[in-house]
Amino acid sequence: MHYHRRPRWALKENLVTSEDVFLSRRAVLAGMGVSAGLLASGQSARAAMTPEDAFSPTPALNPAFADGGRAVTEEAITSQYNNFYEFGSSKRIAREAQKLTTDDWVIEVDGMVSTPFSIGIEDLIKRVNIEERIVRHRCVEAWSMVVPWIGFPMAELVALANPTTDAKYIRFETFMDTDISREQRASWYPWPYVEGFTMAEATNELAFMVVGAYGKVLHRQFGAPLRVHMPWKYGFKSIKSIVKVSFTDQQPLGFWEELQAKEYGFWANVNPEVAHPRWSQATEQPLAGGERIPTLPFNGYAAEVAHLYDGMDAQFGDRLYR
Ligand SMILES: Nc1nc2c(c(=O)[nH]1)N[C@H]1C(S)=C(S)[C@@H](COP(=O)(O)O)O[C@H]1N2
Ligand SMILES: [Mo]
Repeated sequence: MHYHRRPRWALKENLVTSEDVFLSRRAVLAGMGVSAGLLASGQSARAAMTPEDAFSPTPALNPAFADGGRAVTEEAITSQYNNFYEFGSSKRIAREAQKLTTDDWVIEVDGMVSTPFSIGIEDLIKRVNIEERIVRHRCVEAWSMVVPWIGFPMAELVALANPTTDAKYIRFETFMDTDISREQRASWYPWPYVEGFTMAEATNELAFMVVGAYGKVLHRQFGAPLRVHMPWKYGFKSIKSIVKVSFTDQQPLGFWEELQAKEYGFWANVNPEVAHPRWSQATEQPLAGGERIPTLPFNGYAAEVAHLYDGMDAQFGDRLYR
């Protein structure tokens, strides 16, 4: 076990608000870090899919998303401060998340598609256009980061799945395995983690499927081997470690919405003017440290996505923004 000094950037957990209200389990791991060196366990023989190995071939940086607006947040910070409740409700889950094995990872595609199918993660990666994007991430708890993700447009996943015209939503499901995730033995959570989006959101250019970060195959704690990233929505929408993609005409009920619908809704678009019931969303704390900064509408991506919600305020009001 390696211990290191609490780095300057390590937010005390009580400085950020918490999504987890029901249990209020406060981390007992304060000050106890995990060093990257001891994380690698059970390395896969297939180098290409071993988390944290260099991504090969090196993906091109998409010029449309080459600038996160502020400096990329160091990997040493973002890879050690995670939300991944399958591995615990503290931010220090990186070591526990190494239990995740991504060997022979298969994603099931079903629901309103012409032909349901399963596809291995390595095959999936071969069938899409892999690129790098540097984008902002804003957690509903009011911390934020800038990450260079590697992945492919969600629109390409939709095209591959070939949904029928009846499909109105895409629904994602995280793995369910109580051997890997001790937390999934806890019946008070509505496991497995689920999230979903409208087809218009899923096919927007900003909607991204992530398979890598920082030039490497995706770290387990980031949600290996396949996660979502929706830069204009609160972070809980960006579901990790996906095993199932379904197309449906029913609005998916997310994990957090099922737990606490008043606080975490389906839309969850970032909006500094709509407070969370328990805290303001006007500003955010960059994980990189420094002063709090203003939060921007749609997390600064209004030009790309605001049109998706034209005319919907009358029907949904503040529900579009929490
Ligand atoms: N399956 C799953 N996906 C998840 C979560 C989770 O607990 N389980 N947490 C969400 C939340 S609240 C955030 S802010 C982001 C955090 O991503 P990161 O740990 O890679 O920064 O993942 C999201 N996806
Ligand atoms: Mo979050």
